[in-house]
Amino acid sequence: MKHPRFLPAISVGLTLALTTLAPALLAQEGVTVDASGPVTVAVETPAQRDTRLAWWREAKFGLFIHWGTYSAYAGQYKENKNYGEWIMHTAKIPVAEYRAHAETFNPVAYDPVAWVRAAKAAGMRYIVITAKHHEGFALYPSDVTDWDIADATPWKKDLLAPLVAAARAEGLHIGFYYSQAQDWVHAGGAKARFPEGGGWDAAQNGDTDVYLRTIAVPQVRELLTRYQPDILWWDTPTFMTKERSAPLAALLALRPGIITNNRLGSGFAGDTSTPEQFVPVTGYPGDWETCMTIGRNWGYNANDTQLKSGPDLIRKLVNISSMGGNFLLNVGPTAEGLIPQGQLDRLAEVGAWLAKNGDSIYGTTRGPFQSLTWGRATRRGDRLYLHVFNWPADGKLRVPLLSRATSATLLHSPGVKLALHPEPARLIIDVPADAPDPVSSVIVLDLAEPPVVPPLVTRAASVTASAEQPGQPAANATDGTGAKRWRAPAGVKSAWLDFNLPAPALVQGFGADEPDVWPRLKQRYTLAAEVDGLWRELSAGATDGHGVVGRFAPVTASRFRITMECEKGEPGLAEFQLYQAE
Ligand code: H79
Repeated sequence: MKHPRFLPAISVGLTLALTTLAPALLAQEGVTVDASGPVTVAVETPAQRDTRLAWWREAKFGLFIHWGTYSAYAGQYKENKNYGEWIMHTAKIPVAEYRAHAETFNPVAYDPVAWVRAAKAAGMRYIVITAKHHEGFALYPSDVTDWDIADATPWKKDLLAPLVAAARAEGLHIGFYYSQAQDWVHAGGAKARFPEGGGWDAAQNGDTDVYLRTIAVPQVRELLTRYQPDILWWDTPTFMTKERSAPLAALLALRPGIITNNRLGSGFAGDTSTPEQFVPVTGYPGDWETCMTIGRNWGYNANDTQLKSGPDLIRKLVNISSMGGNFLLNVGPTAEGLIPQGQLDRLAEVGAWLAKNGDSIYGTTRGPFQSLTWGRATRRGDRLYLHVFNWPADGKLRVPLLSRATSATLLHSPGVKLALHPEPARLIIDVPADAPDPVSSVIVLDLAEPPVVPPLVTRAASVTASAEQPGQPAANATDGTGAKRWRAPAGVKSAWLDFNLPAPALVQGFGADEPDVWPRLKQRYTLAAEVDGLWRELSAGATDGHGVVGRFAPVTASRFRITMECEKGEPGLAEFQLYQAE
């Protein structure tokens, strides 16, 4: 009998689940194990995890690149010009036709060094590129398919190796997006919203398990062994049961230190949560990363020219950093290999701000405040970086803070001390008349002790719901994190949450996180306070499925109610907070 083999003591953030894997699952993946007993995988300690994630936490800002044969459609199929990387699925293009179109993917202008330098000049510290998106096409020569750069395009040469080399030469980390389940070309790959095993073209019919065994698993092994990526960014766990995810998770042992996201499949948490196309209103506990497009689409679309502004992107980076997250900002290069100029311009704008203000972003952690009317704050130990978006007209910055401050300076004028006026539950800082930066002016505030801020009134509130599902109680909405949600039972279309505060409070705003679910909930909300025995409406409107932050005229009350109405699905909230005046 062979001795049991132990996988190396690396952890991929998935090891707790791995410890209970059946040996057969791993054996199937070529990991030699003794078939007679359970496989043991050493569980990573918190300190080991901190070490593994240290570079990623320091980095804060990364470049996402969506590139594939969809780029060659430039967003257009027949009359419709609104497509992105989902073009094959949304337009239901037949497999043979889609494959033939790859002949037009010929990146003759590809300059990976220029891409990496653009990322670096933007202040980005890592890159994640689509090694294979849902179209199933591999940007590198894969041994297990002819649906790849080598066999299906005129270019024929590996696109990943030169980018990996360029990134490493410039000191950036590099990772791969890999669509492990969805694959619209290979038979048996998942097709979202179609039953397992089928799609819109008979050529797609096939067995999901055979697909995973013959395409996904060997391709992930190719990617890990050939390029040693720093990140594996799984996407969409369609039909991914625990049993199906396990062999892919086990492969990560091939790349000690790798960081993965939470999208592999059921039972595998990964390292990072992944809000897509939004910034969660109150952030998430643990490591998280908002991924976002500059325009509308991830993949290149020639008509997608309404871009987020540079200032908007800078403030998003600040906002994300203030809640302890990372920002993975996307570009969609053309089939020729060019990043559209508008996207390059936005990267340069963010880079110009970061070049001056990087100290307030890189390596910082979540700021202590729940909400600030004038901006955001990041933290480095007992130092706070106050990011002022709305410069105070009266020259006084009001900081809701209980800790003792020792000094405040503008980030760019460290020699000039700003006068501090401590009050019982806040600190007032005298600031110059004019904002030093039109987008976000940074004040460095040093404290004599770790920051403590006045507690949120909603954390101390007792909360009740008009209806709730078992396991998704009202209290989840005030647990201080957006990670768990309150949810009404199936069939309920309108429901409310009542908040009873221990004492009346002067409140002037609120934040409501919606749960990160597909499809997005898109609810209507009405917030009211009980004043003199009557309900007074404070704020009402529609959410976009990503939560809402609102302000209203200050009101003193001890009872508040938010009513949610939801057309698709049941009303729900991940977090609800009331904000007092500063
Ligand atoms: O790669 C990007 C997306 O293509 C991918 N994740 C990011 C990083 C993604 N895969 N699935 N989803 C996102 C969720 C599904 C979104 C959809 Fe749609 C809504 C599919 C159909 C409607 C967006 C809008 C895509 C096509 C139309």
